[in-house]
Amino acid sequence: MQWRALVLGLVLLRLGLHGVLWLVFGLGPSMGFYQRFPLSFGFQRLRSPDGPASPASGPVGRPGGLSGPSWLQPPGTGATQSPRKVPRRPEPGVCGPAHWGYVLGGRDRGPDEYEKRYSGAFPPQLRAQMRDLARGMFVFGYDNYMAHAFPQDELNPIHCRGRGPDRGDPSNLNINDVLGNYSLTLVDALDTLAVMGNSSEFQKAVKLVINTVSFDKDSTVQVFEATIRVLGSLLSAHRIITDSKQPFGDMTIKDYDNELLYMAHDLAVRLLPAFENTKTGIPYPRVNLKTGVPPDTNNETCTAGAGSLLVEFGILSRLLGDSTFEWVARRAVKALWNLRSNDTGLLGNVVNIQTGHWVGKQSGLGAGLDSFYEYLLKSYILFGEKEDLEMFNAAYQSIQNYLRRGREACNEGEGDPPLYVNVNMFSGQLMNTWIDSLQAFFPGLQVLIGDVEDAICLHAFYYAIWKRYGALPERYNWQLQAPDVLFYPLRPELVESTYLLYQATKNPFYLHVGMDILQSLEKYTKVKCGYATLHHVIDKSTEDRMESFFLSETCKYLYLLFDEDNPVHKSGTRYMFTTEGHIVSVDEHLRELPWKEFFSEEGGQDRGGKSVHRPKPHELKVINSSSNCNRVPDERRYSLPLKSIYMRQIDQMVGLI
Ligand code: DMJ
Repeated sequence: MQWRALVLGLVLLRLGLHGVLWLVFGLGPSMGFYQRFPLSFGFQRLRSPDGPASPASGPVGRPGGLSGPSWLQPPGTGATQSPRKVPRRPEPGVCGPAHWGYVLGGRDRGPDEYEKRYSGAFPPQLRAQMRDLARGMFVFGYDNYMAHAFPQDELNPIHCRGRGPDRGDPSNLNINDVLGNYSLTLVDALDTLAVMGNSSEFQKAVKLVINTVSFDKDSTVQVFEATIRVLGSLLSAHRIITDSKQPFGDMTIKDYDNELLYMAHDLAVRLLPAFENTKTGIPYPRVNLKTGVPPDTNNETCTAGAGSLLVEFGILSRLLGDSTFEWVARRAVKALWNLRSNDTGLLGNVVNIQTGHWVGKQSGLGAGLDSFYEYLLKSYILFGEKEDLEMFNAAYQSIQNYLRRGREACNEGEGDPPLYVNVNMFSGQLMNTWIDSLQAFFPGLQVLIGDVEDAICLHAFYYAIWKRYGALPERYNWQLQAPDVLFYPLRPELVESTYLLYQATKNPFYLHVGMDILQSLEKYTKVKCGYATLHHVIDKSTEDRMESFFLSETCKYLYLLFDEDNPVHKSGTRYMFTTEGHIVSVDEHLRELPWKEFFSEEGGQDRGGKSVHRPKPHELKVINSSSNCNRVPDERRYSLPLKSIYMRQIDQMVGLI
């Protein structure tokens, strides 16, 4: 049975990886790292140990390809399971024979349908067509939001109405955590307008935000959501407006007086009560924008919610010269970090902010933890603080040691392909057999650190699930080979990883993946006035909700995937994406600690315990952020252990070396 499941699993993985390898060997993309493998690899034909493969896409729950029995075993307990040291580099000429041979071609068969579909190049006209389709998708969603929903937070795309906070039911956190009665979708979409080069709409939208959006609202929102969707977008748009190079066209605003930056400051100040009266320094999950932390609030927060604020808070602090925001966000990260298990180095997913007790002991890559890891690395990229990198590297190693199952290398050796599972943070024991769709961001993060090979495998796994349903179910049970939670709210994570893998490999396979995703979104989620959440990935029924991240992330990454000449890829400016997909330029100004000059007897303390003056709003000093650096000072250079063969791709992508 085990062999049978293995073979069936590999056949589906063929969907994700066959194309990558075939295309590289067949077409020889300029920097594809598989060029290091011998050509014969792509044409090996090996015998299946257990008969022919099943069709790649079968009915849900039927054996059809994605199971992995040995993923049930803890790392190191079987012949195919061992904790992985990272990152590792493929040896020239070593190309794991058996499984990939089978994955590539099946048994003694000629090119199959999959080969035909993916072995062609991706012609420039088709790329342009897909870019226009992605732009059209954004425009349809955005225009309908503006026509039917603005100034409310979200668009109900089926009934062509707006949606705001659910005042009637404060416990409806799915809505109230995110919707603050502050025109969320418009704010979240700002930099996508710029990235798509639509200067007139960007300028109009910025003015609308300045003139109509207020945070003086009786809304209780989640600190994390307000930070990544609103604060992050305001900061990103502010930087685009004040960029002296204007790479996206003229995105300047006449008489702009840093209004977006001050709005960001206003919002952040309203979020600050979350960081007060907490014994650990880990913030409360929710605040009321007018009145602070609600009296009946709970003391439990997820790790990602509390520990993924540093990028936005850090940028704000460094632009304003006020250490407060970065200080509280960093204190939260460190408090969480200090609560990690001594044995495994892992963190759980829910913690009590007063006692520091782990309420949720599940450690995984998805919900509750995802952006915590992401922001350790991205904070380092932006601010160059070594401690962020050290934390990230240690976390990444623990993830490899305890979460990763399957064979050690993606493309060699025996055993099931790699998968990252959910385990108990203290014991490393498997806690369940599902993965969630948020986890699909992880290959993108792996690309950023140069672990491209592992990223390719993990991405392929998620793509295989997408292929089966035309969407990613919120949770997929890899043991039952069926979704555990069936909805798909237009999430961006798989597109994000696809985009970053394309930037790293330039392999047209990822353009095919993007086209596939675009087409399924058009087919299953397009409704009268926008794009709707899939309620059920099998029967394709929809829900009347279009979350703001569809415009800020999903459409943006799809567009960028096909827009080869976009300034994000081309200009000397170096961009990084926040966890909400907002672009921020990696700028030497962000690596300075401007509040050093504010040190004085009055005010709070800086990280070293020195006193620091907290400027009042009227004293705020806006740091000139208009010049982007072309060179990061030597001592601040990105110094991750990047694999040299990937450096150029990664350099092109984030421009950090
Ligand atoms: C977005 O708000 C962000 O990408 C966040 O990091 C995770 N959740 C959603 C998208 O799924």
